[in-house]
Amino acid sequence: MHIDVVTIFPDFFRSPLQTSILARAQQAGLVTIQIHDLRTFTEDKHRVVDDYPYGGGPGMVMKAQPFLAATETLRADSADGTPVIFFTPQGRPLTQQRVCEFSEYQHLILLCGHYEGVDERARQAVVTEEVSIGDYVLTGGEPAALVLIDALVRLVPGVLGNESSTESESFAKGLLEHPHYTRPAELDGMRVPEVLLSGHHEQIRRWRRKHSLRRTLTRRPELLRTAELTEEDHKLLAEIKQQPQKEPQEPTQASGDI
Ligand code: 4H7
Repeated sequence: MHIDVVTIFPDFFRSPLQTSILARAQQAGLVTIQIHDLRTFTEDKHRVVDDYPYGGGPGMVMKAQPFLAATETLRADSADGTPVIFFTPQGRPLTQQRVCEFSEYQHLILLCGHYEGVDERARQAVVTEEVSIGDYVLTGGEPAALVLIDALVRLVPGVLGNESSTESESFAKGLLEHPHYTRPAELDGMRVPEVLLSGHHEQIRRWRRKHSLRRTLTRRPELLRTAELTEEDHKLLAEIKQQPQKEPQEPTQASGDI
């Protein structure tokens, strides 16, 4: 997989891309990530990337020309369907499903906007997908690009040592994860649930599934509507609903009916 990022702040990406799994994936040659300075695609002496908004008003607007030049260059030896992704609060919400779809492409181009936004003609001419990473406001598209890169890279085959962990996790199955514990078995009087120390694999599996369901019911009940639930899951949910809440520290969101 090859990812091109176009930004006015290349430095923003240095440390995150040189850390942990993202660094290892690149060293292993499983993914190549190239950060491009938008200014290198300007055609004027002063390398200007922004200008005043037509119609007046506060703030600046990013010029279309550098984005047009950047995408033309970066698409030059690429397949025709290469997504050109622009991050904006107006975009389609990013989900794990959408990340999976993007991970099927050999090449992705990510464009980061700033100031009041980008000249609409750049969006019309070169952007194929507008993406939002959530309903909040950022100063620029860079954190959003990093979020997508991180979510994508971990899906590239070979990047995570344990391939099965990707699918057994949270959103892949449509449920939240069960609680995790490691040594010691007792810490300041807080015990690890006995079943996890028992070595009974079937009981452990059932405990984890039940607590995964419990967390989902408590925190994100709407996820249960679309999760693939087995007959056992429905039994476990019935048990959970009869038992008193064992996790009083959890958010007290209404656990709506599924
Ligand atoms: C492009 C267009 C993405 C980039 C507009 C980007 C949130 C997200 C930005 C803007 C982003 C997200 C201009 C929107 C200034 C906010 C006050 C950069 N914010 N801006 N406005 N949710 N900001 O994915």
